[in-house]
Amino acid sequence: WHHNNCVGNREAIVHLFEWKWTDIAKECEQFLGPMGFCGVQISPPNEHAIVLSPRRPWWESYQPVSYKLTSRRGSEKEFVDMVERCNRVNVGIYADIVINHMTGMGRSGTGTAGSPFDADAHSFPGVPYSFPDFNDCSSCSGCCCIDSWTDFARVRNCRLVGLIDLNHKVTHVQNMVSGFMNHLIDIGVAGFRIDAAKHVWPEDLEIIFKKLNNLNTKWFPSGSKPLVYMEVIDMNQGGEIQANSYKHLGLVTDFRYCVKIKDSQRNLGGIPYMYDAGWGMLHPDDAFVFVDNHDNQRGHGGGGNILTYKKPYEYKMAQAIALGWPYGQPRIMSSFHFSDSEAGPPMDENDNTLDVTINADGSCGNGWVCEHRWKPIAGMVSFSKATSGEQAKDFWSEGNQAAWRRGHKGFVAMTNQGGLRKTFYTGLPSGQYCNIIQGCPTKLGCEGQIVNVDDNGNAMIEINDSENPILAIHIEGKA
Ligand code: LAG
Ligand code: CA
Repeated sequence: WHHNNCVGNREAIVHLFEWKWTDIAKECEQFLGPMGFCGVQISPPNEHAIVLSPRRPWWESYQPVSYKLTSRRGSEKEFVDMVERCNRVNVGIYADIVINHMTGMGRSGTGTAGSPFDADAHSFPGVPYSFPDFNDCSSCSGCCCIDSWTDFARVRNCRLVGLIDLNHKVTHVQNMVSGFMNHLIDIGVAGFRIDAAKHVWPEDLEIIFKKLNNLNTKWFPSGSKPLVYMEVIDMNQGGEIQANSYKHLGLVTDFRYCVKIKDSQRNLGGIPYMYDAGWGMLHPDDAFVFVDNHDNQRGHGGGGNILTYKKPYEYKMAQAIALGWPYGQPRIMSSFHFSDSEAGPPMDENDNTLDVTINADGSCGNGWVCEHRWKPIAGMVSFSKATSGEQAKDFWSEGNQAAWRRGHKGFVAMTNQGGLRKTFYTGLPSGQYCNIIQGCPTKLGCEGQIVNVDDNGNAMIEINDSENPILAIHIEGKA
């Protein structure tokens, strides 16, 4: 459950937060496949509550009503078409699945696939789930909500922000959840993000994972297991549940990395020292890492002092470090613009999510940010593919500038203090390379700066773009 199932040397997974399946299918074909992305994390694919107050917030998708594949983002037919078209261009689909709980208490009505539900009655006939499938929260206080973060039983058995909590010790629940996951596997997904994994007992997750099918052999080598990466927000010391207690089951999100990557961007000399085991970080081989995610970019789960698209200079540099310095399994956030932290995706007057439109310059319209299409970020995705598996060598830093190479496959330099002009050993074979931060190789040479590597592997490295003070070249990006 640790293997990322990327095709070839692809590495980067992009979270196309709240995108519709029809838009994701197109993006795989037009951009993600050709640029060397490994996969897409999709927003939850199953039926969820429709929240009208506030008006259709993004978080309604985290209140499941059933495991039918009709959500705000599309129908099952559209889902199947997306998985097929993405796999065909070597881009895997990683489904965000919400299995810890169903809707918030007090909610009832009809979900996005038309199933009735009534949370207070513990009634979800679309699955079906009923009273015995939920945790008896008599040991939890008041609303049965989680009221202690150091009592592990309460973190796992009480209600996370009032969401009624499934009991994964019940065989029926294990079967419904694994059945849902197997349905997605059989359609052709490559793996899963397990939402709120911290709130499920690891031994119960293990029972569920052991019931999973191998991946669909139409797309994956026979015997392949789905990747699972579990969301465990572990930021505090002091007796709380540790990310490390889930690593035997798959990759685990490392929220401390968000803090470290921000520090590294501010102080480039610190890049090699990002991994801090003593602080409770996961070993890089177990870590699922990101500069920001859909929660912490807006001050929800584990939120706070982190970099987002709202600080483009810092963000692009942090993303270049994340993709250029080998560390964990990287995920890139792709957002919609927001000022209200509850607001849902761009939508029309009937609450339908707007299409992602693509402008002539390759950026996105209709309120979509598309960080993954920003040239420096997309360029570094191609870098991560070209240099996959190569260790970082010859790390150099002086003041607030840094450079390193990735074996004989790639070289990166960046500066936080004006320009940089210096000769480096790049490790690359002699030739002309494009600074992929400024764009791709073209028929005429490069979209941006050209770097000449001599017979000894040395090159004069010059950075004078104050908006994107980064230079990256790699073996697959020759002029
Ligand atoms: C997650 N990871 O563990 C998600 O990444 C995170 O986005 C989810 O919370 C959370 N777990 C539960 O799946 C989000 C919002 C919450 C929202 C919740 C359910 O961050 O704010 O809670 O989804 O929709 C909302 C209201 C709460 C209310 C609750 C229950 O904001 O005020 O108590 O619903 O009705
Ligand atoms: Ca739970």
